[in-house]
Amino acid sequence: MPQSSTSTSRHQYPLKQEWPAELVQKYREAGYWRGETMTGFLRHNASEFAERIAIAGFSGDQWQRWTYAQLWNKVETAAAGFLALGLQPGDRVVVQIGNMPEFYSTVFGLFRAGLIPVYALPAHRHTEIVHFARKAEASAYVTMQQYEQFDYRALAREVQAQCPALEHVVIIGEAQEFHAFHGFKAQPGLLPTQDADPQAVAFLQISGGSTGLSKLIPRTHDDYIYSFRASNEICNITERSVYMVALPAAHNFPMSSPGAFGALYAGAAVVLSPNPSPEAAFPLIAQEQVTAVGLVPPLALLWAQAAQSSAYALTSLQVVQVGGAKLTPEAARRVIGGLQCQLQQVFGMAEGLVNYTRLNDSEETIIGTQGRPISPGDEILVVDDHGHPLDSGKTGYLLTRGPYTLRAYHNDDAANARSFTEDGFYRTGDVVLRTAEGYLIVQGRATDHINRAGEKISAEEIEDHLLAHPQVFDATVVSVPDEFLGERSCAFIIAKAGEQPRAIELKQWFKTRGVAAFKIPDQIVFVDSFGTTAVGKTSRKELRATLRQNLLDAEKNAK
Ligand code: OOB
Repeated sequence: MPQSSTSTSRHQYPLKQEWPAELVQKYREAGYWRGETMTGFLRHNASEFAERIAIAGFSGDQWQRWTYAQLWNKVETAAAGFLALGLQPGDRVVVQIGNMPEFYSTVFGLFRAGLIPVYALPAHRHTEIVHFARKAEASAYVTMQQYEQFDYRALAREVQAQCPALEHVVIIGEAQEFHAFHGFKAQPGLLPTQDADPQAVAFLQISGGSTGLSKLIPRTHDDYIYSFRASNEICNITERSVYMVALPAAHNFPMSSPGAFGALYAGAAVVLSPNPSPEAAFPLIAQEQVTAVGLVPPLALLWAQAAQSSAYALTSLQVVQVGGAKLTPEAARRVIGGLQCQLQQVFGMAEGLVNYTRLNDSEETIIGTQGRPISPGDEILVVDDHGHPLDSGKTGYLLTRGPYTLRAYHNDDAANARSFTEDGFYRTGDVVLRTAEGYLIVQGRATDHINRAGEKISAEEIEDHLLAHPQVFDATVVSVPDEFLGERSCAFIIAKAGEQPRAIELKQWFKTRGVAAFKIPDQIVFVDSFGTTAVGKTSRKELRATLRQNLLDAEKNAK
């Protein structure tokens, strides 16, 4: 068992991740960890690249372009504003902000103040936000007046009612009874004179949630900065690059692979697309001369198709990165053909490990593999059911340990006991084949989650919501291959005797429970029982596999 330092030291600041002393020494000597901090590099770039554009995006209806010097000013103002509320260094702050420039002035403002952001997605609703706030013992919540037609102040009220420890709510936009982010005043005297300990936790990222609710992933300054500094080199991000954030800014992929943080580290420009549709993104690519973007497979295919008839020139695009879910070789070919630029596959996880195909790899490798790890310090094991390492060319479970992969989830002993080996390898839950050259080909996964266009949904979490419905006797949720989403979710429902719930009501049920819309089952199948083949299944896992197979067989026969 790794030491679950995060649960024992949860009230102590700074939060740390426990790497054993010999690995700490190794990672420092190898130059992976250089003692940099999130605030340190941005302050440096604010003087080095003062007049260059750091961030461009819509703030409300207004297109904004902030230089590095302006960004840094806003960061210092935000930091002072947060501290003026009475927040103490080390306090956790849930951040739920869409693709707008304020995402970055907020999170860097929190770093500058010594506070710890917890990243939520705009799609999350009160069930998820309350869970993050409680798990992280957060004392503040920063969100927006409105985004994609949803009122986040109403959400903040619900969350605060359930979570009194969440003392402060800060709103970007019209704040009503809450604190106004744009009302924060610069007060240099309030700011810490020293930057954070580079080995301290900088923020808590959220896991895809393969079992139950999302877990919190502590990432340190040293480990995270290494991951995007090294990514910059692999992805050729330099001060001349223009990187587009099309996926949600809070997701690990557009944040750090190499993402907006990598771009800001390099002195490049970050362009925010308010949503990932071709209609929103293409004009911005042409206008800002975007050179790189990260997409999930269904979006990459949509972009490739839309590019054929688009009025906008996408010729500035040099690299399109695709990750978050499996890109099949055929889809990879379509993306290259449609977008007429270099494809890079990215197989990563918020927990750490990221693999890239290299820009100069052969076409066969770029199309047929999910890349190889960022770092020579990434230790990769592919093991069988008994945990025995397999040779290359064999398919097994992927375990990893390295200079930017977590050692323990935050405040979650049960997850830590399951998710790590005794010597600190993280069990990714992915099933892969490793080639003799060290490239990984993702074959599937060991855990029961649905990878819906890159959004990970835990079958267990959705079953729990369904079981809470008064008319539901039992529920099993499985993933089904889907032409557009890659995978969709299907719920098998046994109603209680005499009850006849309707699919629409069950879908509505998720809304009343305050759950992100992407988790609502795409398909609902009512059954009298889970079938004779399912009888005697001792685990949910077996049952899910059987029901999934039955459905696939039935669909095949219907064709
Ligand atoms: C990224 O991060 P998460 O935390 O949302 O999801 C991680 C999981 C992986 O364990 C794997 O199951 C799946 O998403 N995945 C892929 C994949 N990339 C991620 N499965 C097949 N092929 C791929 N290329 O999704 C993420 C984080 C950083 C960079 C890119 C993706």
